[in-house]
Amino acid sequence: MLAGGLGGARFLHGVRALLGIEGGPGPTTEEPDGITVVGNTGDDLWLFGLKVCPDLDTIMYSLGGGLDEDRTWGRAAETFNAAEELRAYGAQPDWFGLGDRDIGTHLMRTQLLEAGYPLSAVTAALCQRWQPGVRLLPMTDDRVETHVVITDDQGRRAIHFQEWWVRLHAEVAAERFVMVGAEDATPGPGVVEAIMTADVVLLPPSNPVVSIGAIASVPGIATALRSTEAPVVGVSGLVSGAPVRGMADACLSAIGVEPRAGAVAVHYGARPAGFLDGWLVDLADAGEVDEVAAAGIACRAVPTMMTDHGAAAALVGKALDFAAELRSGQ
Ligand code: FO1
Repeated sequence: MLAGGLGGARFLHGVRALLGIEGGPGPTTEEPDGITVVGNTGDDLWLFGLKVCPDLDTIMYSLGGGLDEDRTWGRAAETFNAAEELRAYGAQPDWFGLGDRDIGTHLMRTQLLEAGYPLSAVTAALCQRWQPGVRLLPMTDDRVETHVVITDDQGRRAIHFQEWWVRLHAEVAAERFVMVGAEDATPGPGVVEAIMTADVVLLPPSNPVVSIGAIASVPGIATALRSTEAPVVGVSGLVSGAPVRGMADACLSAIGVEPRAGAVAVHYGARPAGFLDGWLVDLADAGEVDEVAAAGIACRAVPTMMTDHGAAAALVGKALDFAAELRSGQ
């Protein structure tokens, strides 16, 4: 799977539930149950000297049982004393909430990075504690950060994705997304191999632009997606013209794609020119199946709302059945 944050995490709970390993520590990260997640690092930022990896942490915490499921980011049972101290000093930025427990993760990550370990090794080390039951691979060990071009009273400028997402709530129109550093980045260790040797590649309902799009911006990853012998099946994160969570609509409009399930599939494209062999849309969007099929992508309408692990497991099961049919049909 290529995954961003919350949508990917919820879908992964479905994978684990389907495999009957939900809830337990599950297999160790060395020998996971064959589940490899290529995680988005475009959301990453350096803050007060700490390296923060929001999408990797959301997957790691959620599958490890440490995510604050209500806040949907950061750690459960969190406190914000350090953040309050920073605010008392007038430290900037003050709009990105760093929790005390979460800071422990960033201190550990930063210490290991500064000791010379690549992000992939650091992520594996952090996952030793959390035992997410999947192999979590950063899309790259190189620095890639999504920045957003906006125009406001300070003129046209690029700001970090997190400032646009958290401080501005994506309310200022994004003119363009720039994955800074992507052109010089190489796929992380194991990433291309995982895609090329997979039985199936799943694109969960993550943000098509700043999550799946950021991962695909790393040279070599899109090529692997297009050429793997595994069937590639994606799931729409938009239902009835709106994102189920998050602000993918604000991202899609920046690249001229309508916030519709069918439009996202057409944007991803049919393999080998594009990424998809199959696309699942919600029952509410059954009327868009023909548009997707006309783009050369097999399409099915199924229940896609992951209201609990059981619903997520059912959705994953549908995606895997669909992939099996596509593989046998190929
Ligand atoms: N999202 C917010 O809306 N407000 C925050 O203050 C915030 C802090 C934060 C800290 C650590 C972390 O891993 C994630 C955090 N997020 C916050 C969520 C983050 O913006 C998203 O997880 C992704 O980057 C977008 O999918």
